Formats: sequence, C-alpha cells, structure tokens
Amino acid sequence: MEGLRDEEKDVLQYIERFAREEVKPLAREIDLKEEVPQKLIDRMKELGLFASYIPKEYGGYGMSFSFLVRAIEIISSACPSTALVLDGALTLFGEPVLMFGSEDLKKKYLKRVTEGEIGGLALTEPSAGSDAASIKTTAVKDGDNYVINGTKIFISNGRLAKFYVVDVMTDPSKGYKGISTFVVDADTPGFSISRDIHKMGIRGSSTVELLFENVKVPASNMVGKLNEGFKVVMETLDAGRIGIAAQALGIAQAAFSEAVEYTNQRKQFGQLLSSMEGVQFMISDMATDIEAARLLTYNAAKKWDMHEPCIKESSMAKLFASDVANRVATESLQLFGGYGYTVDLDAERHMRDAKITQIYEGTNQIQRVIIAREVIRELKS
Ligand code: COS
Repeated sequence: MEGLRDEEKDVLQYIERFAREEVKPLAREIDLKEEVPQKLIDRMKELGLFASYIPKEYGGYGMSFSFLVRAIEIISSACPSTALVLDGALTLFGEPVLMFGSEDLKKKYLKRVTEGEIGGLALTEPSAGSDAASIKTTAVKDGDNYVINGTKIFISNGRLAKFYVVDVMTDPSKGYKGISTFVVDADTPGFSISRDIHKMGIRGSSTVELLFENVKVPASNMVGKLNEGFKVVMETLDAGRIGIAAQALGIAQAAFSEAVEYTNQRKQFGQLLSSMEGVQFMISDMATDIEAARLLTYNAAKKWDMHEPCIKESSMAKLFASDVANRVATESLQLFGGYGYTVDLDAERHMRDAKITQIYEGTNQIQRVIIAREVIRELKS
C-alpha cells in the first residue's frame, strides 16, 4: 500500500472487513433483485466513505484519490454494483463540482455528498454515445435561469441520485465549443426518470433514462464557464476511468481468488488441479495480468493526486484493467468447469459484471483512440 497515508491504510482495513463480511454475502441477492440495499448504502455513509475524498474545507476527510481507488477496488471485489454507488457519487458528480464548480456550488453540494446524498453524471444520449460532443439536449437562457430540454440514457446511480451533473448544448452551432454543464436537482419540476434499463451485469446498479421537459435551473448552477462544459466532462471522465479500472481490478481479483482456491481443492486424475502444469500456466498468466492492471491503475491514481496530466494513463488503466477483468473472469469460470457455468457459484456473475467495464465511461475502442492521440502528441512535442 505504497503511497498511502497511515490513516488511509487503517481505513482500508475496515473497508476490507466491510466488503468481506457485509457486502459479499449479499452480492448474489443484489444481482437477482437488481438493487443495492439501502442498509449497505447507509453502512458506506457510516464508514465515512462518501466523505472520504471530499476536501476538509467542504466537510470531508480529504483523503487521496489513490485511497478512493483502492476502496472502489476492494468493494468491487465483493460487489461492483455497490462500489459503483460510491464511485459514481465521487468521481462522476463530486469531482467535476470540485474541479470546476463555483465556491457556492461546492459549499452547497459537496457537503451533501459527504452526508451520503448520491449524485450522478448525465452525459450520454440515445444518439450521442462515443461521440460525446454530438449531444442534443439544450439549455436556453431565460433571465437568471436556463431551461433544459432533452433525453439522457444509461445514467448510473439513476434512481438513487438526488442531483446530477448534466451536459447540455448552450450554443448548438458551435459543436463541442457550445456545450455547458449544470448541476440539476432530481426534484426540479420537469425532470423525470422515463424508464429503468435492465442489464446483463452490474444488475444491482440503477441505470435509467432521464427526461428533461422545460427543467429550469439557476444560471448559478453552471459548473465551469459558459460553452466550456465539454472540458468539464472530459476531465471528469479522466478521473472516472481510473475508478472503472479499479472496479475491473476488483472483479478480476475476486474471480481469480475464487478459482485458485478451487484448484487447490478439486482433484481429477488423482491430483489437484493446481498441480497440473496447464492449470498453473493459466494461474500465472492471470496473476501477471492482474498485477500489471493494478500497477497501471495505481499509477494513474497517483498522477491524478499529484495533478499531473494523466489522460493517457487513465485510458491505459481503464483499457487494460477492463480487458484483464474479462479475460480473467472467463478463464476463472473455465477452471470451475461445468460448476462455473451454474448460478450456484459467482464465476458467471463475475463474467457478466466484467463486461460493462470495457464499455462504459468510453468503450475500449475510444480508449485506444485517446491513447494513440496522446502518444502521437507526446512524440511531436
Ligand atoms: N481530457 C481532457 N480534455 C480532453 C479529453 C480528455 N480525456 N479528450 C478531449 N479533450 C479536449 C481536447 O483537448 C479538446 O480541447 P481543445 O478545444 O482545448 O483543443 C476538446 O476536448 C475536444 O477534443 P476532441 O477534438 O478530441 O473531441 P472529439 O469530439 O474528437 O472526441 C473523444 C473526443 C472521442 C475522446 C470524446 O468524445 C470521448 O471521450 N468519447 C467517449 C465518451 C464517453 O466516455 N462516454 C461514456 C460516458 S459514461 S459516464
């Protein structure tokens, strides 16, 4: 746990116990019921997790991003849907407000985040996924307010969120240079959840479609400057992608640990699976992949903490860790043989949960575009 403060290391021990004793036993039920129970969210509040990353001047504990990333990894190893509640609240809502919000916005909303009120990010639209700059939701100035109309889709923390950071077009003629970002309260008239979206994995995480019908928000709720909202959301995703890398890492670690334990118990042809060379090769490759993903993820988090440029590192961590999670989840299931394919074990859930990490917060194809652009830019400079 290099690079963490002593108090952060101590808290991580509590989080490990919380994940092992309280979250993991509920993971199957969370998957089946498609809901993270309120009691787990309350426990995360009690443990101070929502306050952890918020600076002390806004009522938080001022812990590092590196700490948060490890907390997300640990909780994801028990249940990635539960981890996503925390991850979304802090990296997708807290971080943009922290980075770009006015002092008033920070005082108003970050305090509420520390108290466990959950936030989300509303960027994606039915026709604007990878091409994030092609959003159609508009915000038109009306006195001291802006009036928002449009639809957002695949919004994580959907039913839990009390407020969202929302990307809108304030000048549609200017492309990404006409995008602005606002905080919108979920109880604002005209704001509604138009449907729940049911998924293959991370099924406990609430994912929704949002409808904005003449939603009036004060101009003072703008996060950052007028028409500079694309930067807000891109930098938010730089942090968010490290969070997803941590989530992928947690899923990979859980799948791997369970499979290795099994190979130490299961005998075929008169010997333990773990003593067979073919199985050992699988174990070695997975262990090496996980270690490499962990190093990339922690390195990106460290750079984020040091306010160093980390667009490339964030995308590399997300790309690699999510691919590792998928490889490891598939190979781990294979080690369980037929048992792995049943719902009696968690192996199949890990495989389903892993898949989204290659898709959300930018598909891995988009991560490759970002990495290539950064590498070429670095070579030119
Ligand atoms: N971090 C910071 N700034 C970034 C950035 C990043 N990761 N990516 C782009 N930018 C900046 C660029 O530097 C540029 O700024 P300037 O105007 O100062 O030059 C501006 O944003 C526009 O960038 P670009 O021309 O590269 O925009 P494109 O429309 O070509 O698209 C990609 C850029 C593909 C990277 C962007 O649309 C993207 O990330 N798509 C994926 C969206 C996504 O992750 N959605 C999932 C949401 S789930 S919450």
